[in-house]
Amino acid sequence: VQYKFPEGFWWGSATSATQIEGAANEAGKGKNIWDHWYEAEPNRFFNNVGPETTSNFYYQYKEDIQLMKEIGHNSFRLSISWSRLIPNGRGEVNPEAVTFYNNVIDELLANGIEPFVTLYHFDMPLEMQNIGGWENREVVDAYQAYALQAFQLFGDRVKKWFTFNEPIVPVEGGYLYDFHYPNIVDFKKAAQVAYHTVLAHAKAVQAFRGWNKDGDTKIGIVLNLTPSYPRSQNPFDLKAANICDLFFNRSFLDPAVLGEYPEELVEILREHGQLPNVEQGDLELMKENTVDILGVNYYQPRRVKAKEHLPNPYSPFMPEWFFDSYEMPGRKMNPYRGWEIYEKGIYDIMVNLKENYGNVESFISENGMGVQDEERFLQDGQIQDDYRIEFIEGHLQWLHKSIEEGCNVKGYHLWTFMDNWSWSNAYKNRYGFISVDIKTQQRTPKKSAYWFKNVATNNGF
Ligand code: BGP
Repeated sequence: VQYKFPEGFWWGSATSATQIEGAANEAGKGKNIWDHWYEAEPNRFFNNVGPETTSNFYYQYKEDIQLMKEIGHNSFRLSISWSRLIPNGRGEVNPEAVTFYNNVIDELLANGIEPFVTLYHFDMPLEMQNIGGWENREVVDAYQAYALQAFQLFGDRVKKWFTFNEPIVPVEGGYLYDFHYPNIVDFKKAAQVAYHTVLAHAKAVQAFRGWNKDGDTKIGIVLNLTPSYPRSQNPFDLKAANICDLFFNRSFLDPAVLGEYPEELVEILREHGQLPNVEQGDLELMKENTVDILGVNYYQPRRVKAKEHLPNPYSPFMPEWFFDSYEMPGRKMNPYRGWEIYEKGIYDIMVNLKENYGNVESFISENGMGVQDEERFLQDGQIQDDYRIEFIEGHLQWLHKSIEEGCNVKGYHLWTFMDNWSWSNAYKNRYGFISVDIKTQQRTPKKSAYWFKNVATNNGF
C-alpha cells in the first residue's frame, strides 16, 4: 500500500433523500418544491423524468445496505426529507417516516456502517415555500424545530449530523440563475435567502448544543468549496478571484466555521445597497454556534479573470459584475459531463482550511464523476468505469498529501452510492458505484465498486 490513510478513516458514499427514496407521494410524505415544480413544468426536467421516479431506496434499502457492506463501506451519508418527516414543514410528525428512518439507521448500524445524516438537501417543503421559503424568518424557526425533532428521534444512534448540503446552490438556483424553484432572479432576495440559511444553520447548531449531552456526537455543514483560481497574478485578476471566493465560498464558510462574515463581503454589499435584513442578536447567535466538523464537496474549480468591460451600472446587481469566468487553455475536462477535472483543487481546499480555518475537522463529503450515456461502457454485464477509478485515485493522492502535511481530514465519500435522480438533470449523468436500471430497479456494481472495496479494506491503495 503506497497511500495509507489514517486509522479509522471514513470510506463510503453520499446520497440525498429526494434523489434516491422515490415514494414521493406515498407513505404520508408531504410535497416539497421538487414534487411541485415537476407537476407544474415537467419539461424543465431531462427527459421529463421527475422525482417520483428515483432509485426506490424507500422500498429497497435493505438490499442497498447489503451492497454497501459488500463494497466495503464503513460510512454512508443520507438525508432526511423534511416533508416526509413533517409533511407541512411544521406541526404533525409522520409516523411512517419515523419508522422508515429508524429502520434505515438500524440496518446501517447492524451492518457496521456509520450513518452521516444531512437535514436539508435542497428539498424545501412546499407549504414552507408557499409562505416565502428562506425569504421568511418563520421558515428559519420551523427548520430549527424540525432539526431538534430529528435530533430527539434519531440522535441516540446518529453521531454525525449536517445541517445543510451545499446551501449556496438553492440560492444560486432559486434566486439568481433560474435552475431551481422558485426561479426568481433577484440579488437582494438571494442575499436575504442566503443570510436566512446561515441563520437557520446556526439555530440548528444552537438546538443541537442544547439537546446534545453526549460528547462524541458532532454537528457540521456540507459546503461545495470551489477554489477560484485567477488567470494571472496581475492585481486585477487577483481581485476578481478574491471577490468570486467571497461570494461563492466565504459567504457560508466563514460564518459556519469562524462565526462571522468576511468584512470585505459586507463592504461590497453595503456599497451596492444589497445587505440583507439582520435582526438584533443574530450575529451573536452565529458567533456562538460554529461547527464541529465540515463536509467538503469538491467537483471542479472556477477559473476567473478580471472583467474586460465594466458592467452597466443600471443593470441588475449580480456577482458577475466583478469577474469573468474563462476557459483555461489545456485544462483537463471530463469528456462525459463537461466539467473540469483538477485533482490538486482538493489539496488546495484542505491547506486553506488548515491555514485559515483553524484546521477544522473535515472530510470529503462528495467528489465524483458524472457520465452521460454510461451504458456504452457496459461489457460482460458490468460497467467498466476505469475513468472513475482514475478520477478517484487522482483525488485521493492529493488528499493523502494534504493529510501528510497535517490537514485534519477524516474521510472520503464518493458522490454517489448508486445512480440516482439529479434535480433538473434527472438521470442524465450517472455517478454511482452501482448502476441502476430505472425500469427494473435492478442494481449492478460497476468495476469501480470493487476497486473501492479494496481501497477501503486496505485503508489505502
Ligand atoms: C452536487 C449535489 C448532488 C448531486 C451532484 C451532481 O452539487 O450535492 O445532489 O446532484 O451535485 O450533480 P449533477 O447530476 O447535476 O451532475
